[in-house]
Parts: sequence; structure tokens; C-alpha cells
Amino acid sequence: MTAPAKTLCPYCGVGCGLEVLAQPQSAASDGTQPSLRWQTRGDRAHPSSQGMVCVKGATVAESLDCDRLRYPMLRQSLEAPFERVSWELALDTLAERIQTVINSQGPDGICVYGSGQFQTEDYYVAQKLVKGCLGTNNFDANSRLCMSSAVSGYLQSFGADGPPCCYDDLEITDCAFLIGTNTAECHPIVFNRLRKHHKRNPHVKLIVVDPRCTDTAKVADLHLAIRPGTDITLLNGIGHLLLRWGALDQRFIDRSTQGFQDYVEVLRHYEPALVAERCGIEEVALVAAACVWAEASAVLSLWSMGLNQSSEGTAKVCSLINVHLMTGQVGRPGAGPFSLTGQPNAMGGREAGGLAHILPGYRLVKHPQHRQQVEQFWRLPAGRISATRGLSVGEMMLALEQQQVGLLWIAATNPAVSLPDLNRTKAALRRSPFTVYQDAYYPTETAAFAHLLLPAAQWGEKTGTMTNSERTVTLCPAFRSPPGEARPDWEIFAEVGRRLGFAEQFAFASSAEVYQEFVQLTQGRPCDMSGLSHERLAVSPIQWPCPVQETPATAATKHDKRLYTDGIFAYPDGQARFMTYHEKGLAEPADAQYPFVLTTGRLYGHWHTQTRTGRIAKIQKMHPQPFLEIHPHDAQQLGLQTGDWVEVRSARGLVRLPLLITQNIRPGALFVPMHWGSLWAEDAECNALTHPESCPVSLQPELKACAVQVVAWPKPKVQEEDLQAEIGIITPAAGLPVESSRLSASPTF
Ligand SMILES: Nc1nc2c(c(=O)[nH]1)N[C@H]1C(S)=C(S)[C@@H](COP(=O)(O)OP(=O)(O)OC[C@H]3O[C@@H](n4cnc5c(=O)[nH]c(N)nc54)[C@H](O)[C@@H]3O)O[C@H]1N2
Ligand SMILES: Nc1nc2c(c(=O)[nH]1)N[C@H]1C(S)=C(S)[C@@H](COP(=O)(O)OP(=O)(O)OC[C@H]3O[C@@H](n4cnc5c(=O)[nH]c(N)nc54)[C@H](O)[C@@H]3O)O[C@H]1N2
Ligand code: SF4
Ligand SMILES: [Mo]
Repeated sequence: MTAPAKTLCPYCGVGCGLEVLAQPQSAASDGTQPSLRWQTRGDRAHPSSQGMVCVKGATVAESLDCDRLRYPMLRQSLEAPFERVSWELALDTLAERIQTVINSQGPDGICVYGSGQFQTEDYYVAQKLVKGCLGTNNFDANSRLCMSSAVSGYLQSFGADGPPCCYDDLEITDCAFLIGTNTAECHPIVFNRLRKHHKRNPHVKLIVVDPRCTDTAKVADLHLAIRPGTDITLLNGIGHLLLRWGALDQRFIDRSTQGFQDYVEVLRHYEPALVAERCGIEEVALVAAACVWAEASAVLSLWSMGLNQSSEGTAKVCSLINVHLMTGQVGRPGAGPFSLTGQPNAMGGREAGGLAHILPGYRLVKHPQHRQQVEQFWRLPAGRISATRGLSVGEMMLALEQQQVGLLWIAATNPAVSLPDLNRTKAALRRSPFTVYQDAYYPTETAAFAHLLLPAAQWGEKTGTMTNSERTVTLCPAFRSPPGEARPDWEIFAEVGRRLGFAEQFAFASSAEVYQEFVQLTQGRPCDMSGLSHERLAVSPIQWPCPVQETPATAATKHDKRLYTDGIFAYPDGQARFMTYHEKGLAEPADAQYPFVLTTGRLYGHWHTQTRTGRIAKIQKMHPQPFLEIHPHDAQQLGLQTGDWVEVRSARGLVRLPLLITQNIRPGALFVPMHWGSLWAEDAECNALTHPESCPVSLQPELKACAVQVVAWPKPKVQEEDLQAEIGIITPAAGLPVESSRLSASPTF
């Protein structure tokens, strides 16, 4: 056995260190692969995870050789079969198509949709190609569905993006305030660190705000099961009580913030009785939560999609940050607002400028100087980078409907499952004159909408970097060859760039060279990583900021693992802002016709659209099939029992699911996991129900709430095995979800 390769888990934004071991096998599985089996285990030397991993990290290697896309495939229309083509032909076809669209429609006819599962090098080369060389800002990523409200919240409150905290804070804090995050299932190793600290220290309080009693909420000292969408009211209600009690850090407010008087005006409206009533909680619970805030010397907030995925996502994030600002709970050990990043490299995407409104180095498209700096660095003519913000992914779908898109290029995401209002989304995807889909697996649901498939090398088959939620950058080296002719994403973007005449801009010989160039562009920026290189990261993961002046020796004595420790924020005047908002409420509240609010989210074992986890037997067994969570009271009113099948309908579509009757959800609210697209179950796509209404600032859609009705549905006697054989995929055995399967979904470490 050779020495283990050290890398990062390619799933969630906790960013656990993994060691990968090769185990020779006796026979090759399909004659084309080297006969090696890979096994992962936690890397004890990794600073973020200290040797721990969850079931996803522990099993990831099992999916490496299943159903991979190996060769470029082309077809003339969506009805025609795919035919294998050479890379030469595939890349020439793509470059010619791009040129034709630019000549006939201009560069804004091109839309590229990427992913927080890119490595930073992939992201960077894509930005250089799309925003620099082609001259359109139409590059968006699935982070739009995920972290964009956190990005805009940090930007509004602090003047720059970037989570200010670090994981050590999990073991220092007196109060962990978890709002809109099911940390136990979705960020298990962060939760594990926090939980150990909580267990060992009786004075440490854990508060969870979530309409569902999740595995996270079950171990909380206080669970506030608020009505979906009432976070701003709750947060302003806590602020109101803190103000009333004088539990403020007046010195911090005076020195480091602006806008406190406006905030005070807003808070006046949030009397406890009113807040409790609107949020659907007991007034004593609200007061208890505020008391913990008032008494704790360090409060650490963790949040995720329950805040971000909202039609007022930015307002929710700013309302949370306001409570930290009024109490001076930021820039200190154990304190601060800490967004838990969803994907493994959504952070790197932000650093590299991977959304339609940003540029590399935490720069903004709308900022003339930022555009100029990047153009000069890329040796492009002045004015090449468009001053217009690019289309968000939601806007790309609208542009497809209006036939304004000449070419759509999708990579490392599966929008035919993960975008809202899926029936309309699929219809829009069908209108694309030419869609390129660059993925590691085949089939996926989105492949059905593509003309050209490009096989991507994935985790372990390409070398690059990823940044986790605490700003720690880890090098992820290739430890095996890609299957067939699959290639790293950055290489594919660079090849297309060269074919379009930008030989000088894409003369990279390796991903280390790409990284070297990228980090220079961060110099002097809030996310300064100019001191990083693949060479340095090969020794150990490093947290940014890490300016070029910082040597390994100075880094070892660095104390500031946190941002804003000096109370100076990223606005030019150094002051943070109280950005004040009243709650507007859900974009689509329940009504007489659609009386339930449906929320959607994740289960411990599965990852998103199951491209990997659906192909891993242990995880399939853990979560055999989709279901609808409903409160016993609601089920009784409808005359339904656990295991009965129901049809859930919104104004846009329907799903058919078996019921899981549970006290873990509020009456009036329902929950469906997001993991089952059309390849994995019939009529179980939760996004058939969701709507695309988005936060006006972050453009992030409200995936956490839509109005639905529920009716009994007699399950027809379809032979499940026949269906499975037809789609050629191992799907879960028929069987009803029972409470025990939820219990077995609890993290084991
Ligand atoms: N196992 C697993 N882990 C994952 C992923 C995965 O697919 N599987 N994906 C990763 C990614 S990309 C992401 S973005 C994260 C997501 O991580 P989380 O955000 O923790 O996960 P979700 O299940 O989407 O939603 C979190 C919670 O928000 C609650 N919620 C719904 N509406 C509201 C509301 O109005 N207010 C409040 N306060 N809460 C609400 C839901 O009940 C749910 O429990 O997970 C990451 N980790
Ligand atoms: N209703 C509802 N919808 C949601 C959410 C929700 O909570 N509720 N959450 C939203 C959020 S937060 C997210 S992040 C999205 C996630 O949604 P998606 O991004 O659609 O989900 P994934 O299944 O992770 O898709 C990633 C794809 O990238 C491929 N891949 C993996 N590695 C590589 C690589 O290195 N290169 C290339 N080219 N391909 C690769 C995988 O095979 C897979 O097909 O879903 C969003 N949609
Ligand atoms: S917690 Fe996240 S990063 Fe860590 S092993 Fe699990 S999925 Fe991977
Ligand atoms: Mo996400």
C-alpha cells in the first residue's frame, strides 16, 4: 500500500481533511479502469476537522467509478441520440458556436452556469474566459441558490464579503445561536465540535431556530419552532428586548458602527407579545432566548439556508448581524455571525469572482476601478469587461424563454433538479438553441437537455484548491487518472479560450500556474491570498488572509484567525452598518386553496441530486426513498396515516409521496427532501412545487417556502423493479419510511 494522499472532502463546506488510500484489487471492474479501490479516512492533521468525517466523506470514494461520463458526446437535437466525438471536434464545435453567437447577438447571448463544486482554478479560468475575453458577465453559479444572501448581507453590513469567524470559536463560545441551519445533518463535523463543547460545559447554551425539530434542534437547550419566514420578526424581537434591558455594547456601537438610531426606531415596533404571536412561539421562549444573548460573554451565530433561501434573504442576514453589532459580538474569540457555506468551494467561487455581479478578489462588476484593475491584469483592452451585471441563473431561465440566449454552458451542477419551478425551468432549458453540459457522471437529469456533453475530471482526478467556511484553503491533489477522456474543468475553459484567439491569456501549463496568477489578483484585497501557492499548501492547509509578506514562520505566530478584531470594518470609513429591515413575509403565503407552507431541505446521507450518493449502497439504504413530513394534527384532519400516499400540489406542479407523520414539524408546515430528481423516483421532485420569487438584493430564490395543498393519492400498482430496469439505475427498494429510518440518519462519528 502506498502512502495516503491528503486532500479535502468534496462534499460540504465544513471542508474536512481526508486521507485517501489505494487498495489494489484482483480484477479490473470494466477493463478500462486500473484495478484500484480507494478508501477515505479522516486526516488527523487537518486543522478544521481534526480527523473526523461523516458518512459522506467516509464513503465518497465508492462513487468514483460508477456511471461516469467518459467521452465527449454530441447530437444535433434533443431528440437525437448522442454520438461519441473527439475532443478536437467537441472543442472546435463549441468555439465556433460561441463565435457565431458573439457575431450575431453580441457576447451577452452566451450564458455560463457553474458551481461551488469547481475548484478555485476552474472558477478563475472560467471568469477570465467569460467576463474577460468574451466580455459578458453572464457567468452565474449554483451559489446563487445557496450563499448569495450571505454574500450580500456581509457586504451590506460589513462592507465586504467574508465570514469573520473560525471553527475554534465553536469551542470557545458561551452561546451558539443556530438559525435556519440543520447543522447536525448538513455540517456534521462543525456540529460535532460544537456538541462536544456543549456537553462538556454546562454553562454553554445552544439555541436552535427552525420550524422543524431537526436532529440539531433535538439537542438544543431552547428550540424556537418559528413559523416559516418569520426570522426577521424574531431577530428584531430579540433586539427589542436587549435594547429595553440596556444589554448593549455602547462603546462598540459608537466606535465601530453607523445607523444605530434607525435600528432603534425599527426595534420599537417589535413588542414581545406581538413577536411571539407572529412567530408562533411562546413569549417566555422569546424572552429566554434574549436573556441568553444578554448574559453570554460570547455569542456565536451559525446560519445556513433557513435564512439565505428567502425572498428577503439579505434582510434576514442583516437582521442577524444587527444583533451582533448592538452587543459587540463580533471580531472576538467565540463570537460573531458565521455563515456555514454549503458547497465545498462556494467560498473559493466568491474569491475568484464566480457570480454574475462580482470579479476576482472580492471585486464588484459595477465598480469602474475594479473592472480596470482586472482588465489590466489580464492584458485586455480597456472597457472589455462589461459594466453591466450579468444575468443570475433565474434571469438566464427567463432569457431562455424569451429566446435571447444563443448558447448555454452548464458545468458541475444539475439544474434540471435543483432550480425552482422545475416544470417551467425544464421548458426553458428545452428552448436553448445549444446547451453544453460538462459533468462527471452520466446519466444525470440535465444531460437530457444538452446537445454537447463534456466529460469532467472530478475530485481526486485533478489538482486544485478549495476554501472552506472558515477561510482555510486546502490543496486537493489528483491521486488517480480521470476515466476515459475526462479532463479538468479549467483545462476545458482554457482550451476554448485558446481556440477563440486568446493564446496569451490561457498559456497555463498546470493548475499551479493558474493558482499563482489568481492569488496575485487578490493582493491588497479583503481576501488577500497572495502568500499562497500549491507548493506551500502541499505542506498544510492555510487560512486567509495570507498576504505575500506572510511567511510560514510569521503565520505560525499569527493570532488573528478572525476578521475585524480591531473593530475596523471594510467600508472606507471602517464602520459597520446597521441595515434595518421590517419583515415582509413569505412571497407565497398559505391561503384557502393552498393551506400548507412547504419547506424543502436535506438529509444526512444524501448529497443534493444524488449523482454520487445515489450510487452508494450504504447511503441508499440509509435514505431509501422520498417522503412528506406532516404533523399528526394535520394528518388527522386529512384522515391520513403514516405510509399513505398523497399528492402535494402547488400552483405550478405536483409530487406524489408517502407520508411520514411526525411531531418534528409545526402544524401547517410540511417538509420534502430535495434529493429525488426524475432519475431516482417518479414525481418526487420538490422543485416541481417551488416558486422562483427571489430576494431583490441577492437574487436568491425562496426555496424554503411555497404554498401547497395535500390530497390522498391511491398508489397505483406499478412494478418498481420494471421502472428501475428501465432507467438503468439502482433505486431504493420499495418500503415505507418509518421513524426508525430517521433515527438511523443521526450522525455517527
Ligand atoms: N447531508 C447533506 N449535507 C449538506 C448538503 C447535502 O446535500 N446533504 N448540502 C450542502 C449545501 S450546498 C448546503 S447549502 C447546506 C445546507 O444546510 P442547511 O441550511 O442546514 O440545510 P437545509 O436542510 O437546506 O435547511 C436548513 C433548515 O432550514 C429550516 N428552515 C426552513 N424554513 C425556515 C425559516 O423560515 N426560518 C428558519 N430559521 N429555518 C427554516 C429547515 O427546516 C431546515 O431544517 O448543506 C450542505 N451540507
Ligand atoms: N427545493 C430546493 N432546491 C434547492 C435547494 C433546497 O434547499 N431546496 N438547495 C439549493 C442549493 S443550496 C444548492 S447548492 C443546489 C445544489 O444543486 P446542484 O448543484 O444541481 O446539485 P449537485 O447534485 O451537487 O450537482 C453537482 C453536479 O456536478 C457534478 N460534478 C461533481 N464534481 C464535478 C467536477 O469537478 N466538475 C464537473 N464539471 N462536474 C462535477 C456532479 O456529477 C453533479 O452532477 O440546489 C439548490 N436547490
Ligand atoms: S462534514 Fe462535510 S466536509 Fe466533513 S466529511 Fe462530512 S460532508 Fe465531508
Ligand atoms: Mo448549497
